[in-house]
Amino acid sequence: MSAAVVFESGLRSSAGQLSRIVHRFVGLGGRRFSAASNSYNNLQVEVRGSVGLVAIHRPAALNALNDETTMELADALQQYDRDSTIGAIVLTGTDRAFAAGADIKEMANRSFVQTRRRNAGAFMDLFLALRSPVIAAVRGYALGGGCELAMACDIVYASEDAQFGLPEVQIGTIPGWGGTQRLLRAVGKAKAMEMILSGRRISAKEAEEWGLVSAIHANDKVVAAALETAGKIASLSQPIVQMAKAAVNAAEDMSLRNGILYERSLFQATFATQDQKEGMTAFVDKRDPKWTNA
Ligand code: CO8
Repeated sequence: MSAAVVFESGLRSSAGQLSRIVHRFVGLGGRRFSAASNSYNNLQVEVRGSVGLVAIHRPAALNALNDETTMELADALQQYDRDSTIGAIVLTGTDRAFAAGADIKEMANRSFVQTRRRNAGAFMDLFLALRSPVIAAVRGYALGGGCELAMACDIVYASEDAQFGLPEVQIGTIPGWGGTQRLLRAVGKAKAMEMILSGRRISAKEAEEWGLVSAIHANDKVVAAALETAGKIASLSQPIVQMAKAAVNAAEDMSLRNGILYERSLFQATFATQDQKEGMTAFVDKRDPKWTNA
């Protein structure tokens, strides 16, 4: 099987998986949404050039992620991921909060069986299947599920007043959207244990020093900075960027040897694209490349 075929079959299975995940969530609420018509109750979405901007907007509850919000998020992210005119996505919240976690009031009285049957944690599987790069622009609180949501994104920018934490133990539960796994990978065992076992929140500065966020910006500039980076990424070849993202993400699941072999297959697969020919020819000709996403 050629490298290009390996990559393409990977893309197809990701797309199928994503579609099934989102179908399940959208089906839960029995509602249909339209990113284009901005028909969400708890999100504000818009397209800026080649970038999809998704803002969680439930400020009265500090953007707590109730079922409706996660369904809407799944739908909006999937729609932008499928849109061939969108090359990157920015995910943000409101001024005071990216998201203060899953909605405690909604889940407080659910039984074990109800919680298990709903399996709301599967929402986060969506991020394993998204091909477009997603940049989180975090202002204010990113706690519990909000912190987990940010960590599921590919790049995290934080405002100066951002706070990150996994305080679930303080309300009698533990992280359920991948926090124990992703925080460990982001900051190492000692720091992850301290945060998860005590519920301690960390500042944007600590988060940057620990490698959880890639840059800090002023509160009123962080979304613009994320949009700028997303715009640069979206101006490149989509299949090439997606292959780069897939190669980096593979490192989380693969041995070094298998990861290197996977990267090599994807590298070789880029030579099956017109954009690789265009990019290298443009370099040799000393001109800007014209990407066709082909
Ligand atoms: N859920 C529901 N409502 C919330 C949440 C939340 N996570 N966070 C804040 N709110 C609501 C408050 O209840 C309040 O509403 P109201 O005015 O109606 O009482 C409003 O938002 C404003 O909040 P505060 O008055 O508390 O504002 P403060 O500035 O005093 O405090 C804090 C801000 C520190 C962010 C505080 O609100 C807080 O501690 N929030 C909870 C943080 C938390 O524990 N998050 C983890 C939740 S559990 C989780 O995320 C698990 C994820 C995995 C789930 C997978 C399956 C679903």
